[in-house]
Amino acid sequence: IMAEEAKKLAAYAAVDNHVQNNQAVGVGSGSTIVYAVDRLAERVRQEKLNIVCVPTSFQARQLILQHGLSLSDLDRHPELDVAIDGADEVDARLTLIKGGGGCLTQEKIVAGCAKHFVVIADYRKDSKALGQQWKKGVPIEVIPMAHVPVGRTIVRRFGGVANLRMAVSKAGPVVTDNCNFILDWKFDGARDWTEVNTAIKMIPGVVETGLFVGMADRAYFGMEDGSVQVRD
Ligand code: DER
Repeated sequence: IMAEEAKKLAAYAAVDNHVQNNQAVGVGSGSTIVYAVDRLAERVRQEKLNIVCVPTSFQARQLILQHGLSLSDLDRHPELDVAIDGADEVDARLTLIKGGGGCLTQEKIVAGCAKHFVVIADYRKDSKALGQQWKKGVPIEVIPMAHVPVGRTIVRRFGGVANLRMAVSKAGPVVTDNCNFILDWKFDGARDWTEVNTAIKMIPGVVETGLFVGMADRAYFGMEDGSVQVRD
């Protein structure tokens, strides 16, 4: 089956297995989550569920509003029952690369506020080790005035290259929902991702990394044969 169908299978499985009545749900960003919001809205209507949704981006906020779902925030719901989100790559230990869509910072905040963080992905994201499938590097959100020294420090300490993400539909760099820039750090070889994530976060000017280490509880993969695989 096509990747889009696989995304839908994963999204529906996650929503059907993890969303119950009277819950606060963190809604991720990207293209896979669109199927999850479709299914969530369908279930809310059919089952008259009392659900509030907390977005992880302007995109997620639009999805929630467009589907007539109840929009909330972390002020009202600082602890979420479940957060559902996509990923760019998932390794064997459920370490994620996220941020392909530039929404990593609010995604990580929301995932961190959830009792359960569930990832939904098509088979292309299923990897043995980070970097084997996803070739665009680890997204790192940085304060604009610091992007050059931050990039130099990362390359000096960890190798590879760090590229400022340029916008396509706007002149100049991508500006995130938090008014920051994104560096895409292309690394080579395996790393201790806990160590790398911590070290990069400590560099002055780094807001957040797209390395989600020890955060995901489960991943649902839509497979090419139409099956759904679960990784805990
Ligand atoms: O940007 C993000 O972090 C998205 O969640 C990304 O990791 C997954 O986007 P996709 O569902 O469009 O592949």
